[in-house]
Amino acid sequence: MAALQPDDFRGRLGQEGVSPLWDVLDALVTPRPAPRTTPAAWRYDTLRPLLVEAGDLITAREAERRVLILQNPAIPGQHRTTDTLYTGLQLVLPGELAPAHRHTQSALRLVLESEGAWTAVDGERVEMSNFDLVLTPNWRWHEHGNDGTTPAIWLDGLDIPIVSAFAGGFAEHLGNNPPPSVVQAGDSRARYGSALKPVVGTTADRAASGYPLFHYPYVQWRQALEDTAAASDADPHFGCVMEFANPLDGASVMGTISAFVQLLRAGTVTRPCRQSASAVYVGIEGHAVLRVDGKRFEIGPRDVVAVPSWGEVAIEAGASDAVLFNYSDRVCMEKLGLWREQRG
Ligand code: 1HN
Repeated sequence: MAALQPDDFRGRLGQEGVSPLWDVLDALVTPRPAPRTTPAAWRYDTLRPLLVEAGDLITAREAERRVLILQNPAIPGQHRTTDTLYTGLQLVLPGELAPAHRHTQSALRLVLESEGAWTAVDGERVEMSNFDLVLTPNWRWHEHGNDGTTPAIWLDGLDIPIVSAFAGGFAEHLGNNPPPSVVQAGDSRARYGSALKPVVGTTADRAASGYPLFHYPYVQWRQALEDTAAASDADPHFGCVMEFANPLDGASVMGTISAFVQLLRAGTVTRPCRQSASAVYVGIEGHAVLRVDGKRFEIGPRDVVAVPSWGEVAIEAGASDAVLFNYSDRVCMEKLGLWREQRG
């Protein structure tokens, strides 16, 4: 009888649709996160002209969404910015409409340039001004338009890779059906945007979802950040950091995505910190250097930096105060028992 050849054994296993765990156990169960993505950065000054060029090639209606995807260089063609987060830059030209649809992916928009663009969520319009945060939570109808005279550009942050991991994607397009109910602009903010919530009757009934507030204007969050920073000592790892909260329960802005703003006084150097949540940082104000696992990225207004899970982050603010936005999968990891932090 011929001696058993290990290769022969593996071959026979493969034919039966099985494989030996002992070959791959170390790769499957790692002592710490092993992201497939790498720290990476995108400059707004480089991307903006390409996006404007795309404006000559295709209309918002033809494209449905005219977006350039920020693809992590470690996994080209994978349409993701970190292992779990998608980022894109979207252009809507004056007079254009990006038609209504809805899907199970949750999205946030950080407005980068807009004078007169708007998003409607379930038929309620909000004006988009620079550095506003606008949400389109899971399964809410949303469309975008631009009634101004200049191009509107914003950053889209979505949980697409998370939804893909669950194969949980569903989507619908309005097509020729009537538009979703039309709600007066400002309605959600009146009901939920002032730390009040409606108690009874039709005011209370119009909590359209568990995420009733979908517009966090720059003028409001920037003032809150400034006042809080003035009233507190800077944290050695984060300076002053605040989370955008759902007014119903104080939890994250959406079920899969957490969003934060951070103020670092001029010249601040933070202590290094690792978090298991992956994150996408966007510059709002001032200039800073983000060191991620020893790689150095300069970040100014509208620039983007991807931080994979467990990347060691230290931030150096420049000669003026630096304000940074970031969104992450932190809330999702917390729910799944995957959240860890290591402060250096
Ligand atoms: C989406 O619905 C928008 O509504 C933008 O603006 C980007 C990327 C993938 C899937 C859906 C939008 C998107 C998207």
